Amino acid sequence: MTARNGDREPGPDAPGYAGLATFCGLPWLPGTEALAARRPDVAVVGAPFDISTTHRPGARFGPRAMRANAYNPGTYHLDLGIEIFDWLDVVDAGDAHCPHGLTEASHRNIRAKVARIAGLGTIPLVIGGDHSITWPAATGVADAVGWGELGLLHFDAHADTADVIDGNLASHGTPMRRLIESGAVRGRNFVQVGLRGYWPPPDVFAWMREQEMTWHLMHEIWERGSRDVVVDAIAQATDGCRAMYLSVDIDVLDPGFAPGTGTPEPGGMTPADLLRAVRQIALDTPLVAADIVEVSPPYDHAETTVNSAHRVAMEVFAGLAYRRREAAGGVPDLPGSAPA
Ligand SMILES: [Mn+2]
Repeated sequence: MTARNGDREPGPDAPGYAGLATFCGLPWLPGTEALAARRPDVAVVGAPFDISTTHRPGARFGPRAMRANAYNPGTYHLDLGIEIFDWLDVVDAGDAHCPHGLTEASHRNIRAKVARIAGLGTIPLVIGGDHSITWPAATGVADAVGWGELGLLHFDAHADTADVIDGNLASHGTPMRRLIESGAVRGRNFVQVGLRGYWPPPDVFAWMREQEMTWHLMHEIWERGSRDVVVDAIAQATDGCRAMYLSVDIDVLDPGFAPGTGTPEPGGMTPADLLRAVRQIALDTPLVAADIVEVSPPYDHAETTVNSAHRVAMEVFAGLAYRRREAAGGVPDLPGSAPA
């Protein structure tokens, strides 16, 4: 909105290039007490940590880039016909402190901040950071909702289920292994979408099968189409499970759409398919947390990666907002329609 004195008030409908760079121009609320007093529906949390990458670094700059360089596209979701922030209170809760070179301290701080937010009944939306941050972030959510209660929907080119890489248990290629073997997340409600390429080897898939994990290769999406695969993934992840965590590695997108990432793998999803998948998950699963990781701005071109990552968050917000309106008896405005 425009104030009477001509100053532009901050907010998600203000231009993103002006003023302080909070996520979507949303209120900046980093303090625990302020969050506890407000109890927003969703709190965005930055996890600027990237020393666990096996290849290109730079994801530590992801949170700031998603706040500062994605353009604010407006606040009205055309397909769902909803003014998103009329139905959903979202704040930017700042970053977990990630001291350079200190994996354990960084992960401990991420877990603690995410657990505090989830413990309020607020949905943490974590912006990374390399994918190692999903280990502490999902563990923090499990701390709040109960260990072993959490299912996980995971979009990625890579399974990230290696036991150890170059001696590193906290590599960005190992977090999903840690989450299952610790008991924080259920293997049988752990579903992966978009895997492709040349890693990991079959012994890792054998371990995944032992954990009752489910995977949908990119080849299956190519054969069946994204829509049907996502319907199956949601059914498998939610079967008998009352709390869902969504983890989106931006490298699930084809590097032509998302070059700004640490381990780009050709042959990936399109943004059109990924954004609809994320919307469907926000609409149809008991979502209690999400993360968007592996955005490495130094390798980005034309901010395509940053904008796609930002829109993943917008689809989470829109799906959650739609459910709230639906529960209140509201219906889509033009040009929206009820999702199938
Ligand atoms: Mn990953």
